Amino acid sequence: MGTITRFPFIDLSGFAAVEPAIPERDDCGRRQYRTIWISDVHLGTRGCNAEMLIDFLDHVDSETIYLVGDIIDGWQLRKRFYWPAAHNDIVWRLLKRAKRGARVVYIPGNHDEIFRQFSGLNFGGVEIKRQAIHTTADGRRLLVLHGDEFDAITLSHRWLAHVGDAAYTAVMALNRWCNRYRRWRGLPYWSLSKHAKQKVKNAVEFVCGFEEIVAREAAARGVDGVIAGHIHTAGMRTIDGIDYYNDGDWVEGCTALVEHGDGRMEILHWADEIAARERQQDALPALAAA
Ligand SMILES: [Mn+2]
Repeated sequence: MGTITRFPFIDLSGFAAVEPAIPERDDCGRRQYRTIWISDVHLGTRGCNAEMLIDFLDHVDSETIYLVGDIIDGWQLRKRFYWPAAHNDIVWRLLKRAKRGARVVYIPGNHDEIFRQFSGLNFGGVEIKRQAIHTTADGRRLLVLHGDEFDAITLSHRWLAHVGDAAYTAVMALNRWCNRYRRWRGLPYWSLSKHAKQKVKNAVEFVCGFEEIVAREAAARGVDGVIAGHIHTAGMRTIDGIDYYNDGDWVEGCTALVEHGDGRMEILHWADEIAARERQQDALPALAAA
């Protein structure tokens, strides 16, 4: 395994010598998880909720952390360079974690696809992989991928959905002609459109769903479940016997997926966690005064 110590604008060998702009907090007793998954951070854009992610990283710890793609937004950076200190602080914290012995696996997404060429390499203690298989504490094998690999399918199916719509309109017309004929022959009304509508609607809904497509891929690969990012929608559900998880994002939802020591999975909504903590802190002086 090769080791890279410098990537375009981040000097990985020198990072340890510098201190983050926002000092690291470890006085709060970090919550321990077996595994943490985060994705779609979009560092290098104004949309990234960097302070919230810093707060998250300072309050949790894990044996393994997966960075499930779109961590750095290379597309936006190429257009306009935007890299505030807080964004550097996140890279610093992730590298620090690796240095302290946590396993850090980075699966680049489409916005940071530039890193995909380094798949199989390790830089600064961070393993770069195209996809990974994670085994949970309760023995389930989960495929970890960003999810943009299904864009071609979901996009063509969006087109297919339009075809489905056109087909439905055609079926409606056919239904009218069909029943005109049946009436002429003295036959009772039979709704072709009702049957077709149900079939087409189900089919279109099935193929259009990112979650279903990802779950189907997992089933084809013979694993028990799949963990993805990309669609900025956190979620966990079972689809045809496959455990589907999405860790969400740090642009809109500010969510992470975590695995507890026993293999139980949970989605953390960090904005809610901060709000709850602040409510608690507000209540403390009142308690002391009482
Ligand atoms: Mn993406």
